[in-house]
Amino acid sequence: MSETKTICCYCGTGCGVIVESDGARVTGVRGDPDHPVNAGRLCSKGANLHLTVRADASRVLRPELRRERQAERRPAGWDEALDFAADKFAAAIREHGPDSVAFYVSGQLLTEDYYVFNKLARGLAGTNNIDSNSRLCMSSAVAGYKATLGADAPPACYDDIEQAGCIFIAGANPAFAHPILFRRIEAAKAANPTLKLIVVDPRRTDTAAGADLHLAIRPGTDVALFHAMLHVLLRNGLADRTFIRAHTEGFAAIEATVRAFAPEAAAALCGVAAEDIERAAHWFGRSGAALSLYCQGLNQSSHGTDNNTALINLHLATGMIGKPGAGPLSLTGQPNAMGGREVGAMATLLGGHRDPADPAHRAELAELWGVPALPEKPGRTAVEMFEAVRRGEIKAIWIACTNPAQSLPHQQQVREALEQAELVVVQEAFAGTETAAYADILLPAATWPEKDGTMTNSERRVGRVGAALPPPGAARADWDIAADFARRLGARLDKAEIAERLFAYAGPEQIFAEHCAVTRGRDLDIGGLSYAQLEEKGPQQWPFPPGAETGAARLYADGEFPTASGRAAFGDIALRPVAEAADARYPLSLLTGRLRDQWHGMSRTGLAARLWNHAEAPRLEMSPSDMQQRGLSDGGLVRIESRRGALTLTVQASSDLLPGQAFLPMHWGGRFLKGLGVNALTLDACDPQSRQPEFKHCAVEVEKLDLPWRLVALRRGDAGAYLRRLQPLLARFPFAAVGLAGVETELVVLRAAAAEAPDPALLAELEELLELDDDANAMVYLDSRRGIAKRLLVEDGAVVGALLTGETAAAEWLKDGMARSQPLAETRAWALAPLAAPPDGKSGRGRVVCNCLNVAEKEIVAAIAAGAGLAALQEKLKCGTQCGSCVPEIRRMVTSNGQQAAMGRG
Ligand SMILES: Nc1nc2c(c(=O)[nH]1)N[C@H]1C(S)=C(S)[C@@H](COP(=O)(O)OP(=O)(O)OC[C@H]3O[C@@H](n4cnc5c(=O)[nH]c(N)nc54)[C@H](O)[C@@H]3O)O[C@H]1N2
Ligand SMILES: Nc1nc2c(c(=O)[nH]1)N[C@H]1C(S)=C(S)[C@@H](COP(=O)(O)OP(=O)(O)OC[C@H]3O[C@@H](n4cnc5c(=O)[nH]c(N)nc54)[C@H](O)[C@@H]3O)O[C@H]1N2
Ligand code: SF4
Ligand SMILES: [Mo]
Repeated sequence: MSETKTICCYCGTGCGVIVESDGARVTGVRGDPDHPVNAGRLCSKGANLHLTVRADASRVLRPELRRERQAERRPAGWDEALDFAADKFAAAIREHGPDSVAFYVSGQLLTEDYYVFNKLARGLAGTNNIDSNSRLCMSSAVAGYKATLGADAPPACYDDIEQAGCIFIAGANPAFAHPILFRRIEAAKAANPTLKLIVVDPRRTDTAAGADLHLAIRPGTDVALFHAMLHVLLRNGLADRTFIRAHTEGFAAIEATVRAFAPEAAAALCGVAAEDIERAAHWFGRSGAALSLYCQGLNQSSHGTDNNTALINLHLATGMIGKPGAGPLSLTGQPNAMGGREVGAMATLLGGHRDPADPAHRAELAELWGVPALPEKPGRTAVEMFEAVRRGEIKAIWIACTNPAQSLPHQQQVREALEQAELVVVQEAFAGTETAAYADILLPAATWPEKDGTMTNSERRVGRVGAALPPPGAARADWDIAADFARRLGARLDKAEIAERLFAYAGPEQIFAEHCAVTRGRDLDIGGLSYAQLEEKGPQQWPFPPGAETGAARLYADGEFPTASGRAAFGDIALRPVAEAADARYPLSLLTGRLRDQWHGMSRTGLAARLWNHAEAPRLEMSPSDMQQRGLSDGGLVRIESRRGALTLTVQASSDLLPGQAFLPMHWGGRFLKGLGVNALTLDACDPQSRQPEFKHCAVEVEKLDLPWRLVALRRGDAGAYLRRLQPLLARFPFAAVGLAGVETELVVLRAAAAEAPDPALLAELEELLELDDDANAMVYLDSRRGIAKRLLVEDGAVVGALLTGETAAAEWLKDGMARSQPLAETRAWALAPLAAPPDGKSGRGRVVCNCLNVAEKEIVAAIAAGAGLAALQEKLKCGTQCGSCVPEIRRMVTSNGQQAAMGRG
């Protein structure tokens, strides 16, 4: 048995994790008690990390290659795959110039991986065409910081949560997306009852439900709200005029602009009460220390930079920056989005917070790398990059650690680009992603917990990522693959010697040292860091220059900013609408965002059945009144359509949404739901400065679908393997979704619908794929008059497989029974009878709210109805007593039940 200290590979909170392994397998994970971020805690995703570590067919285990587009990929050796890639890249560069190739990388790479890719693109291939999925995520935050504070550096830190008098959360749902930070916010509130929590979000999320004030603004109207708050601050003498005079510039213009933003005027634009805006500004201004936390609700907008700037204006006007408890702290999404920004692996950035448009900066980096010059022509940003591929301008694209055929907006065009490209290389850890389907070369990457390197979290904290296991199969570390390819490419570009020198790394430590050297003398100087010291002293915040004893918890305490004048700049922001407003044809505004227990395209979280139990299947949420208007009911099937595409899925009423809005989780791609996934609908309009796309809003219409024929297939056993077998079948039904369920026993669940019974051959194929066709052990009930068929497979006295067609009302009950290995006797009577619904009074357990202790919504609701509050629930059912991720939801269930009871009494 051994233990390895590392960092969680999910969100930018950056929790410390201890991985327990026996050398071949990970046997468990626990929070690192010594880590300054999480002090031993993990959220529901982090706590289940061990369930996602596999060395089986769920991983890409060896390189695969096809030399012709029409051919099937077949297994290849590393030499063959990388030589072929280098031939193709070199040919494109020779024939069409260096900008005919591109690299699309990821905020989930380690800093060392990122560094090598950047050097490969700019230092060797000679193109600035390197961008990262952070373009979809943090680029508006980067642009906002640079425009106002002069550098891309979050000035505050997590310890400010405990010291703030007001926490202002705008466009973020940390209860789901940064849960351990939310635990810290809950604890801070419990310790300090005067701490005010304000949440700005069109939806009533679990984060919003726990706030002292929830401003449910109309999507896209944050700037009007922030301007109105500034108006109130100025009018009431809550601005810090001394700070403004001494440390800022550009105040007069914004002061004049916000005069027009009286709370009443903004209230009409934002759709919230003027008093609430007034109250928010007073709490913020009188708090002593206001801390803003913000994320994609601000960033993923066609005016995302403006959103960021208008929020930072509030901090500059009140001097709430650079002091304990105060500051604009942009939450980073991915675990190492910050590392990518440091090494400059984005089209618009250069290493060490340099600017690729600045000739002096390019010359500095060229000298550090020992190359004659760096390319001058601006590189393409993510959306533009795929556009250029689609137009045939970029011939060869290298995609590492991101899944653009799921996560980029306007999927139809992304797919066209991937089809059109002459060469697509995909460097992936997990098998079967939407993007891998387009790969000419698929390269197996090592992933957490097999990787060794560093990552930087939201509060500028650099920490060591340690490897607990060797990579499975032929998988290799991302930096190692990139460096190997670089040497082969160099040989083909008559730069063999340069390439050998540039990429002569023996391991990640050497790369890190080089990265540190590149930051010397820059605002983020980490010249004083090394692996040895990070291991000895734990993770450190930057800047950490040579000779430093500790890093900087906060920036700008002296009021000096890294701008030309040394002053921070107010942004004079004009209002701009969302790119695609709802209209008569598409009257609903679609919001997208995260689920608590899933991560992005679910290549990792989708492997652990218990991470499905909180939200088992793709659901579109709509306001009850919009549903009523369209004659929709809970669980019914709908078609949702935008100008770009459509999806079929089930709908669910949600009182968290205002009329006119709909919500879809971002996670569902074409592997789990028929079609091109949620981003079939979204639009690719981008912020003109940050080039970040507007994922959060697009206009849609929803209509009722009549697909009365239903199918549910359930199978125990190697659920992951069955899942992979079923995925190709999704396209064959008008509606189909597949997923996992269960806790100790894992099940695969396929749900499908059609207008009428499909070709019997399709059902026979399904039976075969799920190995339900063993007649000797099957129980079959047929009612052909009503079109109902049940087929159950029995092993060792328990149902292990089921195919229900025509009538599926008992599916949830059956599924829970199968997951619990319910004795056959209870199922048999139903299975062999003309019963459509489950036997008397039985039903499924419903959604699981507490993942750790496996407590379902229905069980909690029943206990609340019997009078239990949060403490009693924790005592009796034990829900919410382990990782705490479900506590906001349970607290909310208790409150809303209390309100209902009160209404009943009234
Ligand atoms: N469970 C989980 N956690 C994650 C991730 C994950 O996939 N799963 N991904 C990580 C990553 S990469 C990221 S970037 C972060 C994202 O973290 P967050 O940004 O906190 O999460 P989202 O759900 O994308 O969006 C936040 C909220 O923005 C709101 N919103 C939409 N439009 C507007 C608007 O116009 N104004 C305002 N004020 N709010 C609006 C949405 O209703 C939503 O509740 O999460 C990270 N953490
Ligand atoms: N509609 C909508 N779309 C969105 C968003 C939204 O809010 N709404 N959010 C956007 C945001 S903020 C983000 S960050 C993106 C995320 O979008 P993606 O980057 O596409 O998300 P992931 O699914 O995390 O993709 C990472 C891929 O890398 C693989 N992988 C894991 N570890 C490793 C490794 O170590 N090496 C390699 N080579 N591969 C590895 C995983 O299996 C996975 O396929 O989605 C964006 N898309
Ligand atoms: S909050 Fe959860 S997902 Fe984020 S780093 Fe911590 S354990 Fe991982
Ligand atoms: Mo993100």
